Amino acid sequence: MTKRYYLTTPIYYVNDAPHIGHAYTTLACDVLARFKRLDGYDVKFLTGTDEHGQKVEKSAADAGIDPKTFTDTVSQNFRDLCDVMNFSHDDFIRTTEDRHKLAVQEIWRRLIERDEIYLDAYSGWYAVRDEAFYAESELTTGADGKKTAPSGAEVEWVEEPSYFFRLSAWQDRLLKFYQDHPDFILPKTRLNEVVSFVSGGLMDLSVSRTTFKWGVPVPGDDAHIMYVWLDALTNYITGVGFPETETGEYAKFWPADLHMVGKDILRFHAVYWPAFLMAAGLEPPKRVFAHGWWTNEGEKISKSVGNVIDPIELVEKYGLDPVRYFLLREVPFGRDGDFSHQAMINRMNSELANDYGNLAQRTLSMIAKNCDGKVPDRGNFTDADMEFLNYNQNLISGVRQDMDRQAFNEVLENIWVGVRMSNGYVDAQAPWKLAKEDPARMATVLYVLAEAIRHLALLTQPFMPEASGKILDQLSVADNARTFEYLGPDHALEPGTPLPKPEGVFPRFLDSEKES
Ligand code: ME8
Repeated sequence: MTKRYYLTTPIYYVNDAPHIGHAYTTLACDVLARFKRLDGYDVKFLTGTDEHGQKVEKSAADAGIDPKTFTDTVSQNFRDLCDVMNFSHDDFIRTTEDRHKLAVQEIWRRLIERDEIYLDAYSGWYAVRDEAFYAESELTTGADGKKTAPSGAEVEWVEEPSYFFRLSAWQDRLLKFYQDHPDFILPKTRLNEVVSFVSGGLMDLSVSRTTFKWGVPVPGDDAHIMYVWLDALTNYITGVGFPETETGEYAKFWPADLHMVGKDILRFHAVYWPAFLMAAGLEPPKRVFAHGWWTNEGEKISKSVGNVIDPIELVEKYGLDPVRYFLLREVPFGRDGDFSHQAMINRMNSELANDYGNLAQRTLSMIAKNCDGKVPDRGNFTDADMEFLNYNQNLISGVRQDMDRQAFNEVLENIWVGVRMSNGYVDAQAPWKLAKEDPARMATVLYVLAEAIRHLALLTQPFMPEASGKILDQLSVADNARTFEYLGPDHALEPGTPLPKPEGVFPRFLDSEKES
C-alpha cells in the first residue's frame, strides 16, 4: 500500500498583502511535501485563504470595495506568492467556495444533531484583529483605559444572540487526548502551554455572530453567520472532500498528518479544532506544529511600524533558492528568529557559494578539463573513499527522522557536514596534483566526489528544487532517477556518461549589490 501524507498551512486572512511570515509557514510545508514525495509518499499539500469574518469585511469596507471583489483580489496575491516561491501545493482552498460552504454547514448539522451546540446570548470581549473572544481575566488595561488581548489586539464589547459550542464539556477528553498522543503538539514547550490552558478550565465557545453578514449562514437560522474560526478550521476537511467520508480523499488522507501553524494560532488548532472534530464524530489530526515568530532586524514586524518584509522583494534581491535555504537554516524550527540582510548575505556567500557551490563547481570543472567531460572511471576505492561515500549515502536515515519532527535546520546542518566533508576530501586528495602524477587515481577521486555530490543534490532538492536540479543536470542524472530510491551505491553514476558544460549554481552576493 502506498504511504500517504496530508499536510496543511493555515489559510491566510485576505485583509492584507502576504508577507515573509506567510511565506515561511508555506515554505516549511512545501519542503516537507517535496521531501515526502521524493521518499515515495502519496502527498496532499493544502494551502489557501480565509475570507470571511469581521476583519475581512472591515478591510473591504476600508478599501471601498465589496467583500467578494476584495477577497478575489487579495486571495490572488497569495496565489501569486505561491508561484514566486515555487510552492508545490496540490490544492488552494478559498473559504468563499461552494465546496467549503457545504462542508461547514454539514459539520454544523452534525454538532447540532449531537447536542454539542445550543442557542443563548454572548456578552463579552472580542478582538476583531484576532477574530477571538477573550475572558476579562486575559485582558490588560492600558493607561488610556483601552483593553487589549494578550496578542496586543484591541478588544470591543459585544452583546448579541449567539450559538455556543459546549467546549467546557471537552476539558477532560482533550487532556486525555494530549496524554495519549504525546506528539500531537510540537514543539514540546507548546504542548505544556496548551495543557496548562486547558487544565485551567474551558468556557463554552460562542460560534455564531449576528451583527454582520460576511460569512456562512447557520443552517436553519440565517440571522446568524458561523464564527469565522469554525468556518476556517473546517477547510482542512473540505480540502479532502468532506462531507464525503467513506470514499475519495477523506478516506485516503484524513486524519491529516500535520497542520503547520504559527504560535499565534495554536489554541485554535490544538484546543478548538480537535474538540469540534471529536464532537462531530470525526477523527482529530495527528499533529499540530506551532513554529516561531520572525522579527525584522530585531523589531516586531508590523504594518504600522512599516517594516513588513515582502518575500517577493527578497527573492528579487537574493534569488529564490537562497531565500528558501536561509529561512529554514537560520532559525531552529519552532523558535523565534530575526531576519537581517547581513545574516542572509553571510549564509548565501559562505554556505551556498563557498561550501556547496564551490564543491560542485570545482569538481565538475576538473572533470570537464581532465576527464573528457564524462563521468570518470571508478577504478578501485580505498577504505577512506568508502568511508567518505558511506557518510553521504547514509545521510538519508537521519534526515528522515529530523524531517518527521520538522527539524529543518538540523536536516540542513547534517547535509552541510557532508558538504564540508566533501570539500575536506578534495583538499586532502588534491586531484589537481594527481592529474600529472597518477591520472587513474585522479579519476577515482573525481568519481567519488561526483557520487557524493549526487547524494547531496538529491537531498537538497526539497529545500532548493531549482539549484539542486541544476547540479543533478550537470551530473546527467535522469529526471526519473531523482527520488530517494536512487540514493545508495546501486544507482551510482555510470562511468563514461557525457556531462554538460559545468556552470556555477550559487552566485555570491557582492557588496556592490547591497544598496540595490
Ligand atoms: O491567523 N513570523 O491568518 P493570518 C512567522 N486566518 N510566521 C508568521 C508571522 C511572523 N512574523 N506573521 C504571520 C490566520 N505568520 C487565520 C488562520 S487557519 C484555519 C486560519 C504566519 O493571515 C503564521 O503561520 O493572520 C501565522 O500563524 C499565520 O501567518 C497567520 O496568518
